Amino acid sequence: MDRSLSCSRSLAQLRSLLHSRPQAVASVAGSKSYPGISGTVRLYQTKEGVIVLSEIGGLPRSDASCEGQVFGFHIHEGTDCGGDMDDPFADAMSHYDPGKCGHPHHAGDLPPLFGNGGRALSLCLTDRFSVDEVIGRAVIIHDHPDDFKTQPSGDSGKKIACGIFRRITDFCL
Ligand SMILES: [Cu+2]
Ligand SMILES: [Zn+2]
Repeated sequence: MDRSLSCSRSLAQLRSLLHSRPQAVASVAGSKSYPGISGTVRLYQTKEGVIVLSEIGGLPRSDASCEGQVFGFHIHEGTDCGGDMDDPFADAMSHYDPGKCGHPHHAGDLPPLFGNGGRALSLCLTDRFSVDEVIGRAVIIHDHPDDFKTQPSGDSGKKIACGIFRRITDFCL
């Protein structure tokens, strides 16, 4: 098949998918120390996997050159954004990992978010879980980059924002 033809077709499919309704959305909010963080993470189920579209604002920013902010980003196994003084989102627990894999092969491991003056936009495809599996689970943003090596969670530091995936139904429209 002509490669350029197949690429343009998949781009058209992606465009129409992003105009359609996602199957689930998490509204993300920052902890008490990061009250300005807010945004959404949308999940679209496709035959090839789940498309994860994240739009987050109010992230910590650095104006120094060569210090652009990078934030670890994962789906965790917990179903609540509660916590305590030490860890405001402790109830989100560890990375979602039904296959008992190591980091960064946990099902819930995602590419980190790149901050741009406090705003991040990310689109990725992952076949490590279905939308149904993560309904009700937490998505977490961390204050450090993920090193994709350190166990069990990539040394990505504190949890600074959290959201819970909710199913989008016709009722919500
Ligand atoms: Cu995490
Ligand atoms: Zn992980």
